[in-house]
Amino acid sequence: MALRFEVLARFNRARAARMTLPHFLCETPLFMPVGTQGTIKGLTTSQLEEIGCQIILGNTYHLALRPTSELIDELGGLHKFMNWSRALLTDSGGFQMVSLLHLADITENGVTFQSPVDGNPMLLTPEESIQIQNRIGADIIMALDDVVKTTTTGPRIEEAMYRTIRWIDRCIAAHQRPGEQNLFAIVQGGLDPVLRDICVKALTERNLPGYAIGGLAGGEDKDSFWRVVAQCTAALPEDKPRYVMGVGYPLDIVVCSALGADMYDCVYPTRTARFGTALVPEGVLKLKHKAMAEDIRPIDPTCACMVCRTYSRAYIHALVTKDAMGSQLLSYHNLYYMLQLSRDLHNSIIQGRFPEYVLVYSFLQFPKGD
Ligand code: PRF
Ligand code: ZN
Repeated sequence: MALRFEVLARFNRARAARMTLPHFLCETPLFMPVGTQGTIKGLTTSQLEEIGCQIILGNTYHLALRPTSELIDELGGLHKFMNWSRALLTDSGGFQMVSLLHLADITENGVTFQSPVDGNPMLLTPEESIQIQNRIGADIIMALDDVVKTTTTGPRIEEAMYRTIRWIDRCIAAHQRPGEQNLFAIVQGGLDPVLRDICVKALTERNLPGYAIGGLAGGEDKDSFWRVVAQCTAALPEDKPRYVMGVGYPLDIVVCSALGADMYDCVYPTRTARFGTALVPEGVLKLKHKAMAEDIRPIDPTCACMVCRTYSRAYIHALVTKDAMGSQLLSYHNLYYMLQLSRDLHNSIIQGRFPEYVLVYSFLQFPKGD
């Protein structure tokens, strides 16, 4: 195993841990910015270090198409290629195909899809996904899973869950670098507690270095979402990291951490930045709004990031639809916000004041108690 996970402190189910990966010593709870083509849109790797990013997420699907995993391997791996010395995680590719290309088709052998490069049919098997991820060289690699939308009902949910279990054994058998890269399994099973339970048990038996909770954040209601997270975190091993995939909004991260989850990733902070929205303790601030045109305050007066120390709302308002710098500055602030939220969660658990932190956090977001 190329991972050490030490829980430093708990508050009920919430935990603060130290996770040692080959390229970085991480502190959890942690948020991973999503970089698709080997970059976080609009930020340099030195800026990502400056804001305290610990792990960047890369997508196997995008990297395999361009620049290709063979080239990345030849050039010495993704760390070297993108000049990032801290940790990396790659997602297996199946979810991206299914969510991006509606043409993807899942069979027992793997995910078939039409190449967006030349339109030719392509097949991603569990073995190939692992081989590609072994070439890319991330600290954490994800198993190929069969993902269905949580809003799907009927036998397809059960089929996907059992297929995910069959595929984990093919992923484990294909993994060539277990001493340097950590393979995480992904719990599926939709919103059905019986299926989730079967899946958690089967995957836990494989004794992997970490576990993810998949298939969520796909349009289900919050209540169902929290129920599944609570059930899975309660059943997963105490001494292994738990990663809720594709989550989420700042409040989701606070709630999932209270439920015992440790890792998160989401495109939301950078995507919403490109639409002119900043994350602030009170919720969101729309920089395109005309009320910003003459507002000389920083985005968030309580934020210590470079953007808030340097620029006014009025300046960013003027840039936001006119120049790429507008969304770059907003992405910087939004990622800083998410990383600071992770640090605040970690520190409040360590210092035994997690409930107070959550209370203040939710009061700022819901001042009227709604
Ligand atoms: N599986 C994989 N990647 C993911 C998810 C999943 O279930 C989600 C949750 N919908 C986000 N990213 N492999
Ligand atoms: Zn800021």
